[in-house]
Amino acid sequence: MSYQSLLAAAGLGADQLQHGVLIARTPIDGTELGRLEADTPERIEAKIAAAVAAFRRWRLVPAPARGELVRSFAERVRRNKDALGALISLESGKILSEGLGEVQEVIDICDFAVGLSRQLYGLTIASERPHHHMLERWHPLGPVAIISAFNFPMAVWAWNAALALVCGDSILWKPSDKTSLCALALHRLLDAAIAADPQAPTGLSALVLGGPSAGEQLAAHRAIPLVSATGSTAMGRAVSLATAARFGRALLELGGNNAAIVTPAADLALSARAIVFAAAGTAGQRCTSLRRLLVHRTVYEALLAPLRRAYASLPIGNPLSAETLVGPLVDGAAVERMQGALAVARQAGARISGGESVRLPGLEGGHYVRPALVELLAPIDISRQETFAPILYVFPYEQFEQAIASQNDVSHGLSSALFTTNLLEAETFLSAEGSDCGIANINAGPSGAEIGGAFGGEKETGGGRESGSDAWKAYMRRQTQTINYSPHLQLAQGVKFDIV
Ligand code: UN1
Repeated sequence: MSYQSLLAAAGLGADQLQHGVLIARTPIDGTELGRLEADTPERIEAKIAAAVAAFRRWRLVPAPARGELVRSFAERVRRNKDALGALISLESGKILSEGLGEVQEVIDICDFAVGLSRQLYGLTIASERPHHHMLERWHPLGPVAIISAFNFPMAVWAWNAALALVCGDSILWKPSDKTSLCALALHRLLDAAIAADPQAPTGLSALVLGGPSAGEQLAAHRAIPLVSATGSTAMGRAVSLATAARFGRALLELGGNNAAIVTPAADLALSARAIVFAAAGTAGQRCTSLRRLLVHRTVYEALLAPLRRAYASLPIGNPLSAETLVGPLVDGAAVERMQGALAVARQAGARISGGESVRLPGLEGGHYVRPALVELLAPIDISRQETFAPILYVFPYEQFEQAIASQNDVSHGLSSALFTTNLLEAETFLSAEGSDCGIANINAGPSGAEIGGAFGGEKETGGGRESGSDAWKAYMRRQTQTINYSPHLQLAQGVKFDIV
């Protein structure tokens, strides 16, 4: 299928993609896919004003009725799953199976949110005063800005959007300028669902296209009580400072430098499969990608031999072809950063397998690399940094405690994994003295989380939690209520204040 027909299948006709400063390209071969207008500051201001007005009405719609809107949106996504999955592959470069998996993640979080729309539970609290009762209730918060990254151009927005909508908030979406088309195609389905829902006000959801200044405008705006941002630590720091300066909230899901530990009690065949997917899958461009591997000295060669073989034979190519497992990096700058990191590691004496740029006939304008295994004796500065590329640093270890300490010895704290069949090791890893990350897995790689759990991490990962569990609470405001059903005024803590 031609690129034009893939775009058309996702609802993006060529005639709508002809003007503007935002140039959409496919990393498959660098072909220009279209041009889009960036929103001016005035236009963004108008969208925020519309979101404020829409919020005032939407907060009064009963939550289960708000869930109906999310259900209707998800039905449209289901009907368009194949086209949306292919669009993700085309614009972000991830392989088709992962593109389809990402659309499934959109559907899954919508299902979750629909169920949630009949919950949003508060508390009743025992009051110390006679004839009083206390409650804790959750109310809609306001317009929520969602800033999303190129590597999950649909799912991460959906984690936020589906929850925010059932929570009674309006939403504004600033996608990465590398994946504007994915945002446009998905948002149109929400627009259609809103138009078909008599209770949903116009302006309930807006797409804000542009570069970093558009995100800055949203982050600084007093009408937006919550800014949920996914991307680099540098971007998250800027959002955090801008929201803090006005006492707004930031929900941050930033980088990761995720590790896995393989102990002598591990199933090595299972470990190897999980490691290759986590490190080389999505061409190493997930925030949950595996970047560091700590292997017990006694099983080091037994694990590394099959890993080196697997790395050497990974099918690299067009992400739309069924046989490809590793697609391109997002752009040339990503390749340069990868080569820079490998050069530093080489200088430090690393043994490197793979890592070279790959030229593919007919796809010369693409940015293909062979995933790299970088074997070192101990961590170095560059292995403590997140390079958003398929580089897996591998270290031998002697003591389990030392491996956990080494895993935790980075500035990020997103995801982690332990491969073992030893219960004592597994429980230690999951305990307070184990992994310091937001996500900790046993016999499963660090990437590919399901939507049911809270997603996010500690330290420079930003501390936010999105997606499942009780992450919805971030999108609402909590109110503690006290009701006196007696004719007497009674003060808490026994305080007396009698007036004559
Ligand atoms: C991201 O890389 O920004 O756990 C999100 C995962 C996916 C989400 C990743 N469900 O790998």
